[in-house]
Amino acid sequence: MLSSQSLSITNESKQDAEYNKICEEYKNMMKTLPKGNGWRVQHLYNYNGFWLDSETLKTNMILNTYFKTQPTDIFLASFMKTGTTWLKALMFSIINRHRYAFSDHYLHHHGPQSTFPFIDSEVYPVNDFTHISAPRLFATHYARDILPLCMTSCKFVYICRDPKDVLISKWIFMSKLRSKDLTPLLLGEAFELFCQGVSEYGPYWQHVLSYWRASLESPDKILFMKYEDIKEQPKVELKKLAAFLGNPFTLEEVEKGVVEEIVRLCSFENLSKLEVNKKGIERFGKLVEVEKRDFFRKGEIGDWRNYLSKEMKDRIDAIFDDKLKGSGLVLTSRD
Ligand code: PAP
Repeated sequence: MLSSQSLSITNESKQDAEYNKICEEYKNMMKTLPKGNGWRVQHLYNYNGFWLDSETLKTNMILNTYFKTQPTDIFLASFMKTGTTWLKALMFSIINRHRYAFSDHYLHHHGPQSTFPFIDSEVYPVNDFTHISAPRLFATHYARDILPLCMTSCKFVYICRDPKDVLISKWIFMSKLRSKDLTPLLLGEAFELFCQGVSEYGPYWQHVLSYWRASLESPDKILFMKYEDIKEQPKVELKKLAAFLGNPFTLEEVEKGVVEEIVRLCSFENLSKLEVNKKGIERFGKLVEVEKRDFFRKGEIGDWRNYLSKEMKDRIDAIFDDKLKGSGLVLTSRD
């Protein structure tokens, strides 16, 4: 009979053998995948229709095998630079509104990044996250079509944004992280790559559509939000979000101004001036380090006007109108 110690050793070696198999599959697959130009690193790989760098591709395979969901888990999904930081702060503040006073809140001392885990930079052995109480919140940039299967039965909040603002925000952010061994990525090059869909986690239109279609099929499971809507009518959007998270605001809370408190606490103006968001570094996996202040740039609608020509604007709008045609979704601003 096996002792509990030898049982756990047997389990560990089984896990390691499984992990070695994933590494082998990953190495073989990388040789066959189409390659494109990366924004941060040299190459992206087209994995089931989506462009990923080698690290996030490997993590996707690891999560597929090792990540264990709970039925009450809620995921925040987003393409890069569409409002992840903002939504992290909002979701966390809504769920934990009875836990922290607004005058001395968790967010005053910790950045939105640390409110809940971003799973795309997990490495083996994957955290089991069993220490987090339900409902556990997680964030991911993976498109719906390449999510680890176990996640697709959980609830999702998805946030999207005008592609022109996403392009500019992403180009500026990635330029800061870009490997010093590479030549700088010019805006014209980033624009061409974005229009071809070659951009980490992209094509952006395919990313949005993957969640949009799923939200039409299962509106109770996926809440589809727009950055611009939250900017323009924050209280309406927050009430929707709270109800979806299973924590609707009571009439008493509304009358006491709790919704306004959360809007104010999580606003760009408030978060970007907090010391905790101005200094220090956020680590993603083993390789990526981001200055915390780089998550807060302008936080505006329409900053693309300071960067894109009329021709560039028209081309992006035409591409997205075409790709989203018939879906019922419009992402591009008209003016
Ligand atoms: P990520 O993909 O690296 O997680 P993400 O948080 O999705 O980035 O997007 C960053 C954008 O949201 C930045 O936009 P900008 O470059 O056009 O300025 C950032 O400024 C903006 N942002 C961050 N926090 C907030 C907030 N509280 N309210 C509104 N916008 C915000």
